[in-house]
Order: sequence, then structure tokens, then C-alpha cells
Amino acid sequence: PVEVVPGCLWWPGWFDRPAQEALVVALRQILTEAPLFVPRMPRTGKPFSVRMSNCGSLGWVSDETGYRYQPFHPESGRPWPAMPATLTALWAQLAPDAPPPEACLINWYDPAARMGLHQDRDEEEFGAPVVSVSLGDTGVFRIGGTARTAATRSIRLASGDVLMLSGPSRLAFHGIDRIVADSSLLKQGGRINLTLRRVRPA
Ligand code: MD5
Ligand code: FE
Repeated sequence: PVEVVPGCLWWPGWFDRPAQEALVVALRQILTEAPLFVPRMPRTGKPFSVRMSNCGSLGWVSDETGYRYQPFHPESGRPWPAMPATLTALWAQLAPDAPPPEACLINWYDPAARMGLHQDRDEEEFGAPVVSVSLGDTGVFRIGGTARTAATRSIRLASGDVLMLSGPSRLAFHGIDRIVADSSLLKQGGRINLTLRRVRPA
């Protein structure tokens, strides 16, 4: 892998095209059971440009009352669908010493969507890594340090790429500046990012 910043490892092209297509098939089934929702910012209620869903025992949600992990879909109230075996196997391969992932956040980027610079700190467990899988259009990913003002580096996350954040990068500021429409994986365009997370201590 490529070490982007200390603790942030990048495997370009981890999943080949057939594996990417199989993941999209599995995700489309998940999204029929747990449809994409529009998260909203705490307090202001301003909508995110990214739509989201989850699979696994817990899912990340955001609304006017705050950010949190919960075991059910915010609109249907139904439990999240199970995580595909391909993803639990990826986690086991990259993080053999960590307890299994509880949440897989599914971020769906339409061509104009972006995600501002932020830290992921709603988990109770920061010792485990976060593992991310990118599918579809390329995302321009920016990552810095644990202070918002630290210098940042930018990489282009393409379809099939895997990124693992651990150690010093686990609480780094990061975001997606923009999407580049360059992939034929999703017929209508767009980008999917999956993040596997351990939420609670084992
Ligand atoms: C994405 N997702 O591509 C981005 C980046 C998110 C999120 O940031 O919170 O859903 S995926 C890479 C990533 C995920 C979690 C933490 C860190 C990077 N990090 O600490 O650098 O949709
Ligand atoms: Fe994040």
C-alpha cells in the first residue's frame, strides 16, 4: 500500500471490475431494504449533499438532534441489513487484530455532492481502524492532521480503491472536495463510498 499520511494506507485497485460489480449488486439489494436518506446537520437542519444508508448491526445517522449510531433506519424504523461477506472478509484481512466491524456507512455522491473537512469522532472506539471502499466515479479526497489548520494532502480515490485509517490518522480531518465523472460502473454516474467501523469497544 501507499502511506498517504502516517497511519493512512491506500490500496489503489484492490477490487477488480467483476468484484466491484458484485459489490454494487449487493448494495442495490441493501438499498431496497434500507433506502438512501438525506442526513441533516445538527441544530440547523441543513441537508447534506451526500445521501446515506447503512448495513451492519449499527448505522450512522444525523438529524437536527445530532449525530449518532443506532440499530434501525431513521425513516422506516427497520433494522439495518446485514453487511456483505466481501466487506467483513476485507476487514478481517486488513485488521485481523481488531474486533469485527459493527457499522458500514454507505455514502452516495451525486455528481455535485461533496463532503466538507471533518473528523469522525462519534464512535466510542478509536483504537480500531476505519476501512473505506470507493466505487464508481473518482472522489478527490483530502486528508490533513488532527488540527483543522494542519497541512493537507489530496489523492484521487478511484473505483475499487481501499483506504485504511488507523493510529495517528484515525482522528485526522478529511473530506471529499469533488467528484470526477470518469467511471462506467454506475450507469447514471455518481460515487459510492463504504466505511466499515467499529463503534463500541469489544
Ligand atoms: C468518503 N467519507 O469518501 C469519505 C472519506 C465519512 C467520510 O469521510 O465519514 O463517511 S472515506 C475515508 C475516511 C473515512 C473515515 C475516516 C477517515 C477517512 N479519516 O479519518 O481520514 O465518503
Ligand atoms: Fe469521515
